[in-house]
Amino acid sequence: MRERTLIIIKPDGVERGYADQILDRFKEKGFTIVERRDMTISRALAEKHYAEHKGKPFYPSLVDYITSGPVVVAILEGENGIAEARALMGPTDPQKAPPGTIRGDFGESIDRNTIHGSDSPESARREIALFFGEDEA
Ligand code: D4T
Repeated sequence: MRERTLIIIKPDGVERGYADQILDRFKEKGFTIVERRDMTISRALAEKHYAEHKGKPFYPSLVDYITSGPVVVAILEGENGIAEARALMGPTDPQKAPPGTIRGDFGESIDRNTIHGSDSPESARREIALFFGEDEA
């Protein structure tokens, strides 16, 4: 089943110039880029996006970080897209991510791990609506 997911190439990825090569990895795997938006995320939007992490010790630095510089937000569509995108990204902690995965190759640390990807159909719908509006979700 073709499925949509939302990815964010985080400030450390954009700052080091990796956004286009990261998107190319998804295209090479058969994903279509439905939408792409280069932007800087506002604090209000970041707080909505990361609402599930509110109260966790790393939440304040997570919001500071994601709002710290330009990001690339994209809707990707592909076969089994949510799981497939997360497989290409690798585990959350780049130290545990194998070479060949995006976080394994580009991630610096768990708090600068280069990319976000939706983790379920519900999160994908919620996040796509948040960044691109209900019609895309
Ligand atoms: P995202 O949401 O960025 O795709 O990450 P994951 O789905 O892979 O991981 P997550 O929800 O557990 O964490 C969200 C975000 O918080 C950062 N983080 C996480 C952090 O800075 N310190 C931590 O201890 C953890 C667990 C990294 C990703």
